[in-house]
Amino acid sequence: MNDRHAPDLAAATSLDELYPALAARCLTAGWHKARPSLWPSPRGAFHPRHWRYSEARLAMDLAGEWIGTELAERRNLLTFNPVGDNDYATARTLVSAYQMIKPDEHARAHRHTPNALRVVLDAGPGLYTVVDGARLPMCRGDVLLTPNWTWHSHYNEGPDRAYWIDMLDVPLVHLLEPMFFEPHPDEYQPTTSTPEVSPYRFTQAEAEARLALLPPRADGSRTLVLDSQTHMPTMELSFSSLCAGGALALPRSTVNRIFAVSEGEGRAQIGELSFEWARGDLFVVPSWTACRIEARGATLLFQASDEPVLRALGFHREESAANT
Ligand code: GTQ
Ligand code: FE2
Repeated sequence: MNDRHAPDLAAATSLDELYPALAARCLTAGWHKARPSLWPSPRGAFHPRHWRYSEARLAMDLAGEWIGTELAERRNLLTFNPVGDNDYATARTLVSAYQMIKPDEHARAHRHTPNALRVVLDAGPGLYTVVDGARLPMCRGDVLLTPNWTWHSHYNEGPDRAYWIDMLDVPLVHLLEPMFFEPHPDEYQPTTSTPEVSPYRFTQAEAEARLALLPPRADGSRTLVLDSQTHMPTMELSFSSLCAGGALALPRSTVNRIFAVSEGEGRAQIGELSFEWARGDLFVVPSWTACRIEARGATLLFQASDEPVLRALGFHREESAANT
């Protein structure tokens, strides 16, 4: 063996002397690594967590006095999960944020590979978004899609401040690395159509009408999966309705979920965390965490999950109810 280029390696007389020579070459012994690479079941790195709309709204109203949309790409408040040094992702693959825009403001046009959607919390007339030239109204309860690489900009031409929730698959894009982002060259994108209906807009009224036609689960809840996956294949979007005193219980699964409360109030238990929730609140149900959401009044929950990703890759698993 030619050891002229590796005298330190060749000189090792024991494993303890070998390890530093390996480390200098970015080699590590699989039998001697600092952390395990395999474990029996998902470890729950991300935590269950709940964020209150009332607090986010107060903070955005204050920030609105000091930060304008000409300074911020978006006036948003990210709901980060306090795991390690993470200050961005809400769940492993998803991020959510609150966003506010004042009267006569606009959020300039850009596009990016991450898929995004909005859930409108409070809006007066004159709030709209433009997606690839199509002008779409943003009304309370609406869900609006801005898929991968579509130009999007938001406008408030009404008298009221507007508040909504953003959900994006940016953390998944961070993991896989296909990130591209581009500001629009002209700041405003031209409006080329004002469609009556759009595959990118789902209204609360239509969701409620369709939910009412579905059979309830044993716990009384109903779930409507939105027809969004041809546009945004990384996420499943759904609305669930709960009656007063009803509940939605989900077993442990490998799916990561973010819930936004469209209507109602109640309490929830997600893993070890239990809390009271109200309209506009956000909460995250991370991988391999069971949850039970109880409604005090009639409730509508919006959910975004990464279930299509787990299913497509063969990683979808769910605990049967008998094991929970
Ligand atoms: O409205 O385009 O909260 O691009 C984060 C990234 C909102 C948006 C966010 C975004 C947007
Ligand atoms: Fe965006």
